[in-house]
Amino acid sequence: MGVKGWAILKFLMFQSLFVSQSLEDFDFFYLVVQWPGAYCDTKRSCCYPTSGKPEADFGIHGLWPNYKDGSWPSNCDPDSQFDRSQIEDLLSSMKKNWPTLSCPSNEGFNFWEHEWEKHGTCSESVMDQHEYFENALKLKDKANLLQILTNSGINPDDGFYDLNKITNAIKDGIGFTPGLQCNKDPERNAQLYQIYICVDTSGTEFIECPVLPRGRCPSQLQFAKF
Ligand code: U2P
Repeated sequence: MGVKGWAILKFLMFQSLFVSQSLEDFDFFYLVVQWPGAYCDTKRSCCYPTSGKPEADFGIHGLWPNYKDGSWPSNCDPDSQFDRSQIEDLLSSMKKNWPTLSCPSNEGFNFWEHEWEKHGTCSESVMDQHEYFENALKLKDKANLLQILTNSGINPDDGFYDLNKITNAIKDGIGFTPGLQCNKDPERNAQLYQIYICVDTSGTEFIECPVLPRGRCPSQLQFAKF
């Protein structure tokens, strides 16, 4: 190979190094879903969206880029503002599957804007705004968590369930161990609040979690009614 050939090869090697570094500036995603019953029965205020009381189902909290050491990037691109016109075709699914519960009652755009600006902007190297929301919706659908739990006799009926039983039901259902997060109801009972499922950097496939979130769940926890 001549001098020119080497120069081209070096350039290409340098370029591929640069491209592979800038492609994925995080290690995996958490898909985080929340149980509305556990959001709403805590002392935090809860307001149903303007479209009405959400279904008794897990709702998406967010799709969060994360690092293997448990830390995460946030608010990565102030120039990339949330643009509702980009998700018009997803709106009915967003309202159903990603309902806001914060007060005052609203349509949900504030919640989605917050999630995009805090988390979505950190995965822009992999997906654009439409893909970010679409991927989260598809993942929630694919996980089908409430069905998995009810099929195992774990129902949102204010009953107490074994932490391992919940974890194993989900592990059997999706093939990977989830992270569970609890909060406390007004009687100070620990209850299932959020489920974390790990997703590869393409935002489409479930994976084993590189690190599980600290979930504060005891061995017996309540699954609140909603
Ligand atoms: O746990 C409190 C809030 O911190 C943000 N969080 C937590 C864990 C994690 O892995 N990544 C992350 O971003 C969440 O912030 P939010 O998106 O709600 O603003 C979480 O609610």
